Amino acid sequence: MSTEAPKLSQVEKLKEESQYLKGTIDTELAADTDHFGKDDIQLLKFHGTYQQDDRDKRAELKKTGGGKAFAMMVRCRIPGGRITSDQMLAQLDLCDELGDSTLRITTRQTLQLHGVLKQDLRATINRINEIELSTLAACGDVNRNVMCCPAKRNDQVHRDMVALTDQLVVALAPQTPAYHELWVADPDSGEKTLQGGGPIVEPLYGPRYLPRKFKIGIALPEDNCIDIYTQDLGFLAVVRDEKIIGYNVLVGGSMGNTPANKKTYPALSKRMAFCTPQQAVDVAKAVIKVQRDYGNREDRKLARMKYLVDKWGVEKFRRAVEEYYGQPLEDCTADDVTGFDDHMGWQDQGDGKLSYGLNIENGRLYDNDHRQLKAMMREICRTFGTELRMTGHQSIIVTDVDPGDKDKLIAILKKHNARTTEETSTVRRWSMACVAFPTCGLAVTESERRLPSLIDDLEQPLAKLGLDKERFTIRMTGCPNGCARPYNADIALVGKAREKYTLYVGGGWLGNRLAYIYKDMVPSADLADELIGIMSAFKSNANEGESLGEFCDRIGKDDLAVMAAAAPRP
Ligand code: SRM
Ligand code: SF4
Repeated sequence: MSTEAPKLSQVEKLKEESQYLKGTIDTELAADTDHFGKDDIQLLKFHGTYQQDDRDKRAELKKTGGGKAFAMMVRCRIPGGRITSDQMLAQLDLCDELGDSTLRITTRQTLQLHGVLKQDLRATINRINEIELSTLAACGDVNRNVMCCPAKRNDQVHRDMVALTDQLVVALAPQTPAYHELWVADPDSGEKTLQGGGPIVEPLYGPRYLPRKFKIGIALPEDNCIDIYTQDLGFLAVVRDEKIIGYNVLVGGSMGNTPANKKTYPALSKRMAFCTPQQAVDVAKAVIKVQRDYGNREDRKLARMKYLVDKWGVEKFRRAVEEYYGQPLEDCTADDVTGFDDHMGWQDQGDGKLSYGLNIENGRLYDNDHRQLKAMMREICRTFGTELRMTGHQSIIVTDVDPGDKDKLIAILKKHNARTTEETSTVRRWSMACVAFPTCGLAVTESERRLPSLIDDLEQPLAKLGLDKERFTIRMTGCPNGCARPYNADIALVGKAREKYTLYVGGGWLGNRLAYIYKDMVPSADLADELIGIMSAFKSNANEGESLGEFCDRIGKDDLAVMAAAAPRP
């Protein structure tokens, strides 16, 4: 296969000339300024950090003629969301000492600090490395945090999935020494690992890295809690006799789109081929190489791998993967997703210990007069000292709890006014929102700060309708980029303009069907009423056993609108 030389986008040139992501970050770090220049901002993403500004302060600063209240977001890479209690304690200290005093669990099972000042960036990333976490490749045009079912189970299947996660992380990590040089090495030691004209590095990625971000997830058919159909590359375990005999490999999922650009769209991944556990890492490398060599480097809006998979069709894409891999792959088995366990509440690990899944609303750990979630987390870590696992729904699992300590854990939750699983309504438990305002530079409206009150407004009507135990996903984002994976949810609220949302319905908690646009530009103030109308229509018209998403998908937009208007309000 051959291609003509593409007309590279600006970011491509920047990456190529960056000396493997070094750029002028070191000079800028030393400069007495409160923000980085635009080229280094792009490179800093690969190092796990984004330059942002407090958007709540923009108007006020404009009035006083000032600039922006700049600060950095710092994202860790935490494969499969596994973290020790000590690492969590250190992250909590960091958010208090150098961040905005909150810690954010993300939709990809990792942690983010917000509000880190430029002058504290090196110390922050350095301290993260000291606790044996990393921010390298948490963002940027590389393979990002690998998602894996976070359930702790004493069985070979879960152990094998964790092992594959770790193998992928090692095999696909960027090799550039710039990261170590900038953030980890002692600046006074004179230790320099990347001199001009140094050895060629990045055997997998090359000097331009990938055309765009790249995401991998590993799931079980009965437990698609990492949303495999939204990943660029998904490994769906094929289990026989309690052993993983291989994986169905899915390619080309991703949520991001720009409504004004009709060439962009959210897409679910396609089933490509089957591989054995021994083949998985090399198959992942082959997929990455195909995207590296044939992905779009001219237009970043069309650079995600889904566009290549769709342009070629999955068969041609598979042949290219097989060519890079070096031999043909078998066809997928019939195994597909059948369930989704959010792992909340008590679960038996099978080794005499229990896990407790704790819903953290929109992933934000904070302390205020109502709830003290940071203090709660600290006490859990100090009391139990066990491994924690972040879920793909922005929540956290406390593992390895002795059955005799159940009450002790619940008492810590209650002491700090956290909701236990029993106290969390089903609708809240299955909802999530992206960050959006005030830190996200791309937000057009509220998300994390809007969803909780919307859920408050839904709880009573749902109970009156007898739907308080009904499981469906509500996902909100502050713009169409889709960071809370809205487009395959039962209900999605996607920010379209200030205080206005596009309302999607018809996806599902299984994650294997795309939602459709039900109404556009719905005012924030009307959201609760719109949703109650849909749920009333569902209550009155759904078939036995039909889920909300299935119902909306079957009925279609027009009939749903008629039914929702006619349905009695609770
Ligand atoms: Fe995201 C960009 C936050 C998961 C699709 N995302 C951003 C940025 C960095 C805004 C920016 O570029 O300036 C947001 C920072 C906000 C802030 O203040 O923290 C941001 N994305 C997040 C997080 C923190 C949302 C959350 O509430 O947890 C998630 C971090 C995950 C992680 O730990 O790595 C997050 N983003 C996702 C997901 C979900 C996923 O990966 O499972 C998606 C949809 C899947 C996908 O990739 O398509 C997602 N984020 C995007 C996009 C659209 C990408 C595209 O191909 O069109 C952007 C914008 C971009 O890349 O240009 C974006
Ligand atoms: Fe920001 Fe949009 Fe992502 Fe929300 S979906 S965090 S508003 S980029």
